[in-house]
Amino acid sequence: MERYFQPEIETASREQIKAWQDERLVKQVKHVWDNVPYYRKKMEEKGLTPDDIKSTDDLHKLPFLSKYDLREAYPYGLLAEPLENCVRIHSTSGTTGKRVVAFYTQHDIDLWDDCCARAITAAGGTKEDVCQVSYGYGLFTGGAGLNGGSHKVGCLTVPISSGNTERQIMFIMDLQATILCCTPSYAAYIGETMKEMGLTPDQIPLKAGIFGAEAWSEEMRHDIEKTLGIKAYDIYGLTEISGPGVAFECSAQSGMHINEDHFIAEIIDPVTEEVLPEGSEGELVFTSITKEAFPLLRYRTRDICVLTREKCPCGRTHVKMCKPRGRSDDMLIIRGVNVFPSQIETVLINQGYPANYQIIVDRVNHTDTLDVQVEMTPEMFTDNMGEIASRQKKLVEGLRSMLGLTAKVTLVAPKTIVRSEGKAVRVIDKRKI
Ligand code: DLL
Repeated sequence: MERYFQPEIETASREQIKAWQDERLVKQVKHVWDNVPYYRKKMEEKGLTPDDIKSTDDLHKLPFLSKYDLREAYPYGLLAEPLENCVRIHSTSGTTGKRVVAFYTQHDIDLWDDCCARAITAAGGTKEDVCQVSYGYGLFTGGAGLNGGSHKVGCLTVPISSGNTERQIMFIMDLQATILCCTPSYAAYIGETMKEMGLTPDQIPLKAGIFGAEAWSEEMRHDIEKTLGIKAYDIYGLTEISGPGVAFECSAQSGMHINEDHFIAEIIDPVTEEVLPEGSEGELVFTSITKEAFPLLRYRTRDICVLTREKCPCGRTHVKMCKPRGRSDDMLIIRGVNVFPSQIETVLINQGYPANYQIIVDRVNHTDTLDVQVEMTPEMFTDNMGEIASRQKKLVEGLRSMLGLTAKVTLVAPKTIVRSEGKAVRVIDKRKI
């Protein structure tokens, strides 16, 4: 039997959902107009006032927001509540040290926790469960979001954060954890390690996993399900719109229901910005209609996907999104961490290397690897292995502090990296997802 966390909302009629969206959008536009001069200016530039937005049918009139706006308005420019009403921030890693900072009131956190609780319940979670949250805690939204949802459901929450795989496994076994929340690549790594330890799926107490924050394939889902003996559910979200739980998978495991009582989703053509009809592939755009502190209207996610309103056997009525099929920009997601090639370039250049480098991303045993090949200048070139090793070490450290990730760095001789006559190919992404 399908379980819901908020059945009256999750299975509401389409008319009811539209009525909530209409009412909340009108209220939200007014809230933003009154409190966010940055957005008010954008509306004025389009000749709009709140009176022009009477329902979701008028949504298309509103201007878009993009990551560019978030950077320009950093840190407080899009805040819609006095700071004293805010209780927390979260943040994503940014390209040039400027991060996206999202703000939350207590009410915002409460609603976000509800969204994550819906996801955990859809994965079969109840208060009887032990939920191990192995997403990173801190500025990243993964840990805090699933932690809040797990509390709401009433699970015994294990806030272990990511890393220290042996300890992860010890807690899963000793506390008899039944639900695991982490990135799919980390789940695969945990599974791999358990297998090497001789644990068979029937010895592992887990029954479900809630995996997201990065792209993962159906093949990867099957592998993880087989190794851990669980059902693996996808979960989607982004810091700007709250964090995990913007959309989540149900027992049908065929796309993620978007929490439409909180977020209005649109699909647009990323080039013309035209709104596309249901079923078309395009860029996903969200409007948050219940957020108080950081309400983004028509935010361009750069994630490419398809929406469908086909009836779902789980009984939920909210629109479903497919797994994002890629991004409309150059951002890489490596082990759940956002990485821009320009960040890597900055580290290299700061340490005196020319901009001749190649980034090779692969997935080995379901874990992302990041190899950076860096050309030395003729002046640096040497056959002194000790000197090369120490240079490589310094680059690894620089990259770790910029990205929060460990990369493998290889210094190569001058002129080894192929020059391009057109756009340089900096990134070779060998992952098949
Ligand atoms: O990744 C929030 C999150 C945490 C989602 C935990 C799910 C679980 P950001 O770090 O801001 O937030 O990155 C957001 O990650 O625009 C997508 O490109 C990508 N992404 C998130 N979930 C998925 C998913 C969190 N299930 C960016 N499948 C988004 C594919 C995903 N990509």
